[in-house]
Amino acid sequence: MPRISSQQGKFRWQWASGLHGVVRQSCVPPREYFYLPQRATLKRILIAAVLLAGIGSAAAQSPAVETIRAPALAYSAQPFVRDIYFADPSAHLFGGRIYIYGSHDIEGPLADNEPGNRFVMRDYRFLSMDAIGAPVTVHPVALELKNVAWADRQLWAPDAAYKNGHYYLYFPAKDKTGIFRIGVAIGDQPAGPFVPQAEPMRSAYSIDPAVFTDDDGQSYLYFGGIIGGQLQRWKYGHFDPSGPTADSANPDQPAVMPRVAKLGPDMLQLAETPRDAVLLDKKGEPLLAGDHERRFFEAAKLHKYRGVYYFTYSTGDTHFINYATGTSPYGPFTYQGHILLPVSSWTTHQSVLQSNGHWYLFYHDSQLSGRSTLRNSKVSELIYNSDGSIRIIDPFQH
Ligand code: FUB
Repeated sequence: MPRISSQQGKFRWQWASGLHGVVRQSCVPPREYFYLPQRATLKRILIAAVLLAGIGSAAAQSPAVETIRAPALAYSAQPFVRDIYFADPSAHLFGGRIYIYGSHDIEGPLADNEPGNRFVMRDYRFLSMDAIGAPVTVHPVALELKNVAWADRQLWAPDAAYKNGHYYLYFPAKDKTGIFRIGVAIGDQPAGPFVPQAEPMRSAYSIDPAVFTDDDGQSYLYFGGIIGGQLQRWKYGHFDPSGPTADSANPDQPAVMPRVAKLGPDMLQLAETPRDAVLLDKKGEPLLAGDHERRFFEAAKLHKYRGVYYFTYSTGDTHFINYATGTSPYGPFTYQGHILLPVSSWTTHQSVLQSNGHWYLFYHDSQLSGRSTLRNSKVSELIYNSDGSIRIIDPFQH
């Protein structure tokens, strides 16, 4: 029997004879939005394969179908609600109540004909609660795809902001030509209903819009997601239909970076041309496209802790939530580490909120459905160390 250890997205196996090897989790699911078995399951699969073959072979472990096996370990947190599927949680405090904006997952096709096509959401419904642990309200439909004149399909991860007596909902959707755009809808109540603008925002694009409002009242929009989110096709500020479908052909080049721009005073358009929110390593060099455990994939979010800007994001195909810190909302942000280890879902997506003196990480997995396109959201406490670093959250109890 080999001894198997796992750490930071890698499995190391070693026979008593000394024969050993390392398998990266990122070797296992080669396609976007295929399910990656959670680590304990992967470990069991690896043990079985090594026992059969006598040597390790990462290729043999790749799951052929999108099925989530029963986890060997208990979940660290439980879903907020069980009567709808709700993903990509972005939590805000409005009027002293916690509102969670997210994607309303529904059944879609089982196979992708292009990356991410199985995520077919058609409306938004949001959650709210007085405090963490209090009863959760599932609000009625806040916005429907059929009422967004410019949008054709796929209402993906949204976010919201409050200004001048109105609530603003920012959401991505594919337009009639199949290009992801970002729209804005306005409401008088935090959970909607929201009335969409007739056109998408002029110079925001791709997916996963997220708003951060700084202490001086200035709001910033962060956005972008590679592969299915198409960000790699916006290299020169316009959509390149013949651009790459993968993030970069050259793993030694700087990775595609998320975008940031100030929002205008009406909150409906950007006040400036979006710029890269650059992610650097600790030597001050941009993270590289081939650095899949650290580079940006999607779910750009910003929050502030003790005067420092914390940029959090998903690494997509390696399934981490990471964070990087900086001294400006524009960045650059220096990579610091993981916040959340891989969950039982291909996608992983987060937000950070302070409530009643505690900090929390909101995230999703596929605990209830066993399908990567039918996700549920949950929360775990987020702990800062005295030096401002964040303790890694494990979605499973060990
Ligand atoms: O929910 C659809 C997409 O999956 C989101 O926009 C991404 O962040 C990922 O969670």
